[in-house]
Amino acid sequence: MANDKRAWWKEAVVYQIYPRSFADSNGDGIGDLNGITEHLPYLQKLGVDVIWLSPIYKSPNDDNGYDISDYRDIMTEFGTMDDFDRMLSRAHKLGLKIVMDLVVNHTSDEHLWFIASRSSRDNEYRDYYIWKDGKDGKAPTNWQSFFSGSAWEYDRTTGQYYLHCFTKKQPDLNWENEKVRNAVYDMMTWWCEKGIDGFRMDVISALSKDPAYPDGEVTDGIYGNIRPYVCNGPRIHEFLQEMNKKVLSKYDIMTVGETAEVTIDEAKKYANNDGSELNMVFHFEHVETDATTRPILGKWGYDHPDLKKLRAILNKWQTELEGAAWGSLYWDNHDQPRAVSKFGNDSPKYRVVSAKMLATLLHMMKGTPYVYQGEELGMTNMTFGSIDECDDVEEINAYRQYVEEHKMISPEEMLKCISAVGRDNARTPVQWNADKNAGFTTGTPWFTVNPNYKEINAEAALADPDSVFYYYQKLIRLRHENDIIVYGTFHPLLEDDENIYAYERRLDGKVLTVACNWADKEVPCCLFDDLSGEELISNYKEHKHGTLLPYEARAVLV
Ligand code: ISL
Ligand code: CA
Repeated sequence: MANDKRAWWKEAVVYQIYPRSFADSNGDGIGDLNGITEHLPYLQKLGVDVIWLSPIYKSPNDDNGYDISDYRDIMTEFGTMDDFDRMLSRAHKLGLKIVMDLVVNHTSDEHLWFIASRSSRDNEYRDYYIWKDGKDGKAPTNWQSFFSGSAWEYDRTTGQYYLHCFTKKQPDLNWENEKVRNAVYDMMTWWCEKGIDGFRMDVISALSKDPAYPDGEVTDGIYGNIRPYVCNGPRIHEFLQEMNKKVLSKYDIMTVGETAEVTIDEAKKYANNDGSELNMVFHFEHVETDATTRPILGKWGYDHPDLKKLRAILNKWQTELEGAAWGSLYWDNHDQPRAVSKFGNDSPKYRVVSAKMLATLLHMMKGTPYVYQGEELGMTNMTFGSIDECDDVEEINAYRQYVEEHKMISPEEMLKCISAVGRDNARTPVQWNADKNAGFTTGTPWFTVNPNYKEINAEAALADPDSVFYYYQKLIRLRHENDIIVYGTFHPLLEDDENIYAYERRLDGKVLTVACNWADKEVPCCLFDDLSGEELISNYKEHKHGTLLPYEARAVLV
């Protein structure tokens, strides 16, 4: 097993739930905890091991729960702590673990800590947040928040600015303050004592800020780049090691850090095999291959990802983490467009086959795979025709800044970008059946249901043995049955091929060969011609000698 110690979280598949859009149990149009509890058997059927819940804590919902006003209470629309306890114990009975989102880079401005902090300069909570004087009548630095606009907000009561990497209703906690750190560790311990199974840590790479607070490089003529001064800062590993000692190491839980700007060298520290920090991290390189086409607008672009770029990135992470740190595998989450639309082909002809191809490519790699709600159904992107149809604060703020204020891009172009990469694509309600509102709610859904729900929904998938759902089910089962999928080493194949993504996994003398056709046409491929092994999975029943059919994927074990 080379360098890998066995661990349950290495063998697990994680399913992410965005509760607001998952299932509504009481007809108010908003997904809730009881809706999740009702659908646990569906997840058990899919075969996943762990559920990661996007935030369910008390929140005024400026950023759909990523702005928390009370870490020890449940969001009113989602239910009560009793509902939570019931969901947790029901999940455990079904053999499903529950991982919570931990959002501790910032709180809501409605958290009691911030209300106290902003009340006066000598309040005992003042130092829980990052307050600075202005510079020449302007903000302390030129930093742009991750969600457009300045990262600083002037607060008249005390005449200083506070830092917010995200919206102005998400003030950053001051991790230099030991009291903040201990308060967070106490809160984490409280949840662990309740019996939860781990944490997904929101923008955890941003906890330690550059103490010099320098201006950032200005690339779009408006604000400076904040990222070099807040991501992977000088004390980040010290903080996480402290968190590990004081909380994480005391429980048999899994941890995954969402680490903006993480490099492979940094990932080797965050997710080191020595277990001193986290189990694994999410990097962004493979989902950002299209962002560079529009440098002026940061993430906003709509080019189809280039296979060569993507392959080089994924292969690099696979080979360089080997033996040093564990990895995570994902295409989709609540911040990303739908994988089949972005990386595959969501036309009626190729949606199913390309969704299965993407699943094969990812689930046969080394690392812990994450499935985002609806991905197992091959749910697709939306088309947004007007900014009024959008909900996401990132999209709305970017539209205001780039279209309305600075007129850098036309409304049509920006809506094209939002429809291609905006976070709202992931946040339309889960399509359960062909009934009204896709069976998500009996009331009025809080957000538009994708009009394609009559064809794409869970009920239809469960009735069709060739559905994307059953393909995911099989991939998950294969991972549980074959150590080579979990622990085998990774070796790239055909690294220069125009259309095929191929690799091998090796363990104890066995070889698993995986090849995926990234194109909507037949392409030559001889990898399987002389291979007389067992086909573990493929999205085609019949193959053609010497070729891969459009979006064909195959995994053969010898
Ligand atoms: O910078 C990124 C990638 O390089 C971003 O994707 C960044 O990591 C992301 O915006 C942070 O996301 C997380 O924190 C946000 C919240 O809105 C997102 O939903 C959450 O996943 C603020 O809490
Ligand atoms: Ca509800």
